Amino acid sequence: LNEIERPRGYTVSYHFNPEVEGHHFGKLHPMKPWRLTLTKQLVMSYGLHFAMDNYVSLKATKEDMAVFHDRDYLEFLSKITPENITTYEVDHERFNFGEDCPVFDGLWDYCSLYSGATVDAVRKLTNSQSDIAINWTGGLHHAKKREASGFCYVNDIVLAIIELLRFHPRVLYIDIDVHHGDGVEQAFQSTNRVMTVSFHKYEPANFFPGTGAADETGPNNAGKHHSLNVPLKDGIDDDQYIYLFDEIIGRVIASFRPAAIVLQCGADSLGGDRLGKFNLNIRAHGHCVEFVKRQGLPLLILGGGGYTARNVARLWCHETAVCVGANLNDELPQHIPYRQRFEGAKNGNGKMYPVLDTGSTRHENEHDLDYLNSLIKNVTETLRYLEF
Ligand code: VJV
Ligand code: CA
Ligand code: ZN
Repeated sequence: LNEIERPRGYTVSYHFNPEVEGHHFGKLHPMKPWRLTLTKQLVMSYGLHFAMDNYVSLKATKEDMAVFHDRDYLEFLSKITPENITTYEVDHERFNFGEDCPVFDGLWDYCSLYSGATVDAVRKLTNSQSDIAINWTGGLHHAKKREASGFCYVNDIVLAIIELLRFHPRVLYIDIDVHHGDGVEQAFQSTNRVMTVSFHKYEPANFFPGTGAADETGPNNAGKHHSLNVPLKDGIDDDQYIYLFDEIIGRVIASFRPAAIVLQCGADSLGGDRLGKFNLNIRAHGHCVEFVKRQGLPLLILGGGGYTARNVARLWCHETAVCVGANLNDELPQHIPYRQRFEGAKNGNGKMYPVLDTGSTRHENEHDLDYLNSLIKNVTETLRYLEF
């Protein structure tokens, strides 16, 4: 087809550097960069790479990261190794390194790689070469200006939003990871040009990071009413989540009128996740991507959490398909590298679950319609302050 006959679809770009997969947080640490290889393999087994522009992303530089992070934090991050760690005990503590955020071999490389993919992705959006840019290796929403937190060292999302703000008056950030997107919320708490919305499990004493209550809507300055939080309990199901997401995000977009959207797609909100407590299936999670895509705004799609690797790969492969507008065959392709790694998910007949089914509803559902409606009402009331 020539230019004129070709139906105007979305240009999707996929940003990945296979060097990330060689990095390990430690044998027993829940964060496994290897899940990213599994994702890429599945994407290619379905042939989705033929429908996208594929880029081997460059590493981010210290300069790229310094638009948000403190210099002395970046100096430490770039020089610390498992060998010299005892020399820097004070900084190690001060910058919040430890069990959640260990120092491992190649840490700086790892941070440069996932941040670099986000920086490349956002540049494709700002120069209009892509409508949707995807980086499943990014989305590390807990990192602070001068502090590592919750498996995150460099906040690639903040770097992306800062870049988008050079071209767009207002940017909407949506976070469907099971954890609160505290680092992004905090970074933009004093501006009315970024609205952050996080859906997460909220149980202050028992679930990380403990912030993100419904009444946490921003400090008393320009950023007031520009942080929205949707605190959830255990076991939320597909229909409830879709209802909440559409009602809330629909209202947010109508009131805030963003010019670009960043969507953090943490896969730990799926049922069967090692750390998460929800019962979502891939369909509902992917629905969020579809809903946001339909807004027709420049869209940056990022990964995040996700601790049951086979489900992470299924989810992010499906969401890649949603972005390019393809439907996946229900059966996983016969010839996928690591096919046996998907075989943990079998139903009662010893058959593998279809690609969109994680096969898990293990948490008791603690939500009722009154609770969901109270969350929507809360958001609606906050958004009324934006009308002028
Ligand atoms: O709950 C916490 C903090 C503690 C102190 C540190 N210990 C290890 C755990 C409890 C209070 N941290 C959370 C951090 C979750 C980060 C989520 C990141 C994202 O998905 O939002 C975005 C990428 C937490 N939950 C579970 C663990 N940490 C955990 C850490 C380990 C571990 C087992 C569980 C670290 C090392 C090892 N096992 C060997
Ligand atoms: Ca979240
Ligand atoms: Zn998470």
